[in-house]
Amino acid sequence: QLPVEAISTLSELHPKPSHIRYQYGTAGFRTLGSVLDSVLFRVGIIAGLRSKKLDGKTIGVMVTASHNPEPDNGVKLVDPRGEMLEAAWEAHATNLANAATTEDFINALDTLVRVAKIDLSKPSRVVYARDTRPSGPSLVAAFEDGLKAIGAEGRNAGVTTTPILHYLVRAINTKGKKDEYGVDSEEGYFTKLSGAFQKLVAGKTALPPLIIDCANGVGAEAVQKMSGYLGDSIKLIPYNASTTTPGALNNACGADFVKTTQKLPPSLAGDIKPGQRACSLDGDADRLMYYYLDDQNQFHMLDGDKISSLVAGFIVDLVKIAGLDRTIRVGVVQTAYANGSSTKYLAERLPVRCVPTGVKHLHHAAEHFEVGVYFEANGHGTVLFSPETLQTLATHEPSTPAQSTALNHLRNLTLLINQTVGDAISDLLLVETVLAHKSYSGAEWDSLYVDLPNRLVKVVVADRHVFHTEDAERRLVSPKGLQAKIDALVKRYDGGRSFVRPSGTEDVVRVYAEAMIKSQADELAFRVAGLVY
Ligand code: 16G
Ligand code: ZN
Repeated sequence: QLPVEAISTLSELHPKPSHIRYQYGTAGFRTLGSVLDSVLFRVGIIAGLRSKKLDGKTIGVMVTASHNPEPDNGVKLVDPRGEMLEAAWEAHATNLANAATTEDFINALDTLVRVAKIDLSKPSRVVYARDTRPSGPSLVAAFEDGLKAIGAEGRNAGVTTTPILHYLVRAINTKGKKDEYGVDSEEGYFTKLSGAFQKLVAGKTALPPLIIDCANGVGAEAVQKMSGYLGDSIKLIPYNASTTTPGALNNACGADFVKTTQKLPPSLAGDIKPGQRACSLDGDADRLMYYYLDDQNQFHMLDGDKISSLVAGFIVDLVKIAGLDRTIRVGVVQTAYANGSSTKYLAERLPVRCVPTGVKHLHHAAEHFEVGVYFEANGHGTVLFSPETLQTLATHEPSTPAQSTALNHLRNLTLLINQTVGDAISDLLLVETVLAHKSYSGAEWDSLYVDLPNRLVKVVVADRHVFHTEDAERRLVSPKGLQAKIDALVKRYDGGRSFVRPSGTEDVVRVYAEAMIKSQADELAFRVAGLVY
């Protein structure tokens, strides 16, 4: 039986604004922090029910709006292995968030319990965290009311990064089991990653200090803590670490700023020297962008595709040296936004798959390889090792010293990499590992392939829902006839490629184009946008 009394008393304290329609999208619920109170309360109850449904396994809840402006906030649920919430429950969440009154809400809960066959007598456990946004504390309080209403046991992980919350969920649910992921605390996370990193770079080319633009977000605190665990293996220098300055979060800094403007954050200018590399995190530290200045002080960006190419190449080599290339197939997953040059570079070396935008699509596709490397061009990504591969790595008997060394490196990589979700801090240690092994500078890494000039534009349209895509968002099926016009246009550009897709996070349609020369990429993007408008 649902605790109707407790739910309705507390629900009255968190009424739904009548004019808003919420949607659990690719990034969970996300909008202005000031209109999310009722959503957070209800998510508390939904998380409790999800845990009961999964026999009391711990569910994660992260309160963040990532790279979005400071007044925004959001919330998303994390399933027991640290992965994104199952799709069917995204729809349940949307439905419950939009119930107009307390009575409607309770009725909808009743239906869900019946339809999803939830045994209410099961225990429910939820671990939750938030980023540094000013709206965070009151939203967490509303969420805690939801936990109280459904009688769920909550564990507050405080202010931390999205990937650390995902790590905690997996660590809690695997505690004491054969596949134990790590100690279920922040300290457990820092110890696990830093230990693996120190082993991986021991005896390699010394790494120069690394400037990290923390987007004035929660990553700043995590980078500072991680520094304390790294010994003298690498010095991390946090920039944009003002987590309490109003308006500073993601403002003219951070991974999304760098990717969209293709510029150095102004706050780093002057402090990064020619030849030096640096990187930017986003507001919840799950995206990473690298860059460097060349000898002429020119800015060069090393995005998710460059990270993917660097990392996949390194792992393929290690697997080969370890003598495991017949058992372990390394593959890469990208989206349509991947630069055409990266796809070409990778496809010459290993299997590459293209999937629709959004972490869950990449993650699931990557699970089909023994080792699946996935990155979005925007810098979100990680590497997944299948359970069989972990087993192989643990038990394989090397027959030469070279095989033994490579095998040990692979084992340490499985510990260094946060396999639950993209993790900027884990990823940057991974990048630094590869650079140390290869003795690469930023410029040498950059020269793996030359990016095709590209342009992304957004178009405001009357109704973005009339745009439907196929072939991993690379082609439009509707509006009718539009794709043929795009094809005809693209054909006129040397190295031209363009696609149109409705955004999953904003009320716009996005147009991407690339071509051999920058002016042509720009022109193609604007002409395609003209067709869409
Ligand atoms: C969300 C996605 C991100 C994707 C972006 C695209 C997750 C956790 N995040 O932020 O992967 O790149 O949406 O946004 O899935 P768009 O649909 O507005 O282009
Ligand atoms: Zn993020």
